[in-house]
Amino acid sequence: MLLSTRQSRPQSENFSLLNQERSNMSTSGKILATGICRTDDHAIKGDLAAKFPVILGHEAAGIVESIGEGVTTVKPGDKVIPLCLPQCGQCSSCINPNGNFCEKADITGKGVLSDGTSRFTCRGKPVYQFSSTSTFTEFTVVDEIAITKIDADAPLEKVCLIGCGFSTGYGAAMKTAKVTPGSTCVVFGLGGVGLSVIMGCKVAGASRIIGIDINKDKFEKAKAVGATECINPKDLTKPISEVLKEMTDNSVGYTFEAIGRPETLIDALASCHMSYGTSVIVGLPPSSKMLTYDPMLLFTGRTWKGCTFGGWKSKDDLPILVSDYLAKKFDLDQLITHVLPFTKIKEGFDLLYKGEGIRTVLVM
Ligand code: COD
Ligand code: ZN
Repeated sequence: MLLSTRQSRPQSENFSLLNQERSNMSTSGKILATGICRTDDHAIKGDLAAKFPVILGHEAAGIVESIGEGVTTVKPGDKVIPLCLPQCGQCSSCINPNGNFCEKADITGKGVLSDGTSRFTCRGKPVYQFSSTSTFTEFTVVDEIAITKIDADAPLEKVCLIGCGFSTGYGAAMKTAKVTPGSTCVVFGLGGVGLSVIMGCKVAGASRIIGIDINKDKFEKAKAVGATECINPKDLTKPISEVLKEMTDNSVGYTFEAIGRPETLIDALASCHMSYGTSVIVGLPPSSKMLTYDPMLLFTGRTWKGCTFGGWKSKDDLPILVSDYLAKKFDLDQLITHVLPFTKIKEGFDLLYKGEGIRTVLVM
């Protein structure tokens, strides 16, 4: 099967999709909405492995334009979400009910699809793909394992957040931590991902949800999505773990780090109950950073859990999350503070840098 060669394709002057002989098991799609995530900026800054020149963007929704030979799970016209964490269905992670970190994920930032090619060029030279996707573009090409069909009624300008930030945070609470009703949760970092953790804690029935951020402007929104209290560590004279222990009568069951800093990862670990507490790592510090921590923090019984993409098996679980959104189980609108035309992408990044708003969604 060929990538579409329709004349109507709005190709930019400098980028073109490569042609058909490399298109097996891949899907070409039109991106209609894409969110700007902090991880895109991590790649720009060199804090996350990516091969340059690159088309960034990994949180999106669109419509399939054409499919490669052997593709069976999507067809032209389907509404879809590209998967920055693929699900091949065959690797050791995919076949285990508890694993979701597919071995086909582009963790080292090779910037190519599974056949070793990128599908973009600029003036005849390759431009690399990002996180198995690349969504800051009118059209992209992804492997079949990196796309999932969603409900035809889904509003793409909302459910694009299910492609990364929302699912990452919500799943950390619902699937990875499995927050229990009546529990006390603490969320470090109140960006789009941290707010989604709060939403997950709330849906799971937590009775107390404490948000932590150095930007107090984030507190209002955090409370709107379910935080019962918020704290700015800059206002404290004692370590945050001690303050939380006192505030909660030593009952913090779950903590989540949604910032991606070594110091706050340790703070979050130290802040959950010393014997039955669970701390979930959602943020990822720059690849050059190592952690140093007191093993006594774990010796007493705490559980420290990693979490990628909320623990969801992407291809299977994202359509269910979209249906849950349509059933009003959670509200994505609260996370979207800015909607801009795709051409204003730089303005969107400026909003991220200024810490203004939560998520900017770019629409084509
Ligand atoms: N203490 C408290 N809050 C802080 C601190 C601090 N020391 N430093 C920053 N913050 C707050 C900021 O004010 C901000 O409100 C929040 O932390 C972070 O929010 P955003 O909007 O910058 O980031 P998100 O929510 O879009 O993303 C957070 C991640 C943790 C996902 C991201 O930064 C990250 O670590 N990415 C790498 C991991 C990854 O790839 N995840 C999955 C795919 S995105
Ligand atoms: Zn992301």
